Amino acid sequence: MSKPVVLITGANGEIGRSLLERLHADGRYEAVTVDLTPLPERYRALCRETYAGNIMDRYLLDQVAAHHEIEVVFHLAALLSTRGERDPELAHQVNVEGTLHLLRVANNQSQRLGRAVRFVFPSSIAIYGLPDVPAKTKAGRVGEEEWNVPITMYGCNKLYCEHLGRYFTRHFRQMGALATASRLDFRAIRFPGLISAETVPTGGTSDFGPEMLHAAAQGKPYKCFVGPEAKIPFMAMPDAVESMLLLLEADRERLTDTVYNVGAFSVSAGDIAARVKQLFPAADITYEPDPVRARIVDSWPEDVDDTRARKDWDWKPAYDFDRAMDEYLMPGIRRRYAPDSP
Ligand code: AKB
Repeated sequence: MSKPVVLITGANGEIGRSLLERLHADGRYEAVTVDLTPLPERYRALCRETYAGNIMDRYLLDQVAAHHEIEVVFHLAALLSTRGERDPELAHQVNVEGTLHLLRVANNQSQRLGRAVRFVFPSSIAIYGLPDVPAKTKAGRVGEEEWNVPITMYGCNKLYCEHLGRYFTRHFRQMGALATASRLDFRAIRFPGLISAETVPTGGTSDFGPEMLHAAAQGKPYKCFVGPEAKIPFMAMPDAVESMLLLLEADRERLTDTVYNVGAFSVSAGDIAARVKQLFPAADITYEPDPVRARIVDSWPEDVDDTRARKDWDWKPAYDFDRAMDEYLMPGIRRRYAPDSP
């Protein structure tokens, strides 16, 4: 009996690599991947099939859907917030047009199968837009419906794609003959800043957290692009992957919405730096705030209210800040940068 197939876009990215390893370890699904860059052999070995290509290539996506009976989509490919501000038009094309192509593929597959393809979508705290630091401090832990006024193209893209996913799930072609045909089952998670022991993100504005840690582990000086007081929610990568799999397997009857906050720990750049210096006493961390990137981080909430996820699908983070540093990041980082590390 062949295993259900999951399609992962952006599989060669931070979340994608961790997700591939977890899916392979769990053994329930077979992964087919699409990414701009070819997967390294270590990850190719975890997949049924890998495709190097662009999610803007409709022909490629249709070919993948024709060759594999896709039951689940993890659509991870995106241009993150800082990269998106350098090329907003490209960010819109990849983040919105690309997502629309994937929604079309998943919806067509749902109609072919006669049942909903589950579509797991990583949204972001970037969809929030607090006007200034006093408002951010006063707002504290924000709920899903609060402050949905993003100030980056990436945040606008993610917020719009949340609505697109809800439309495809509940209203697609509501006027036409297909009104009763199977539609996809879109499920979105608004991720905080993610910190991985294995990889360093590129193109994000929450990157100061992981960048600081990985620089210290390599004995490199780090100039932080936000001030020490800049505070946002963060999460260890294993919790991010766990949250996607929990939401994927959640009973659809329990889901009261298609979009969920998830949180783990809210820390400032100064908090991270202090902890990094405890672990790497020689760490050379200085602050050279980039006004634009600091403004973006200041527009993001200090923390998120994830009550809805805890109630609807039993979300609970396994890693608080201390456990993330002591039990996941430090052991992983030391392995990652050990002299004989592959
Ligand atoms: C970014 O910094 O753009 C992302 C995010 C917070 O979604 N890591």
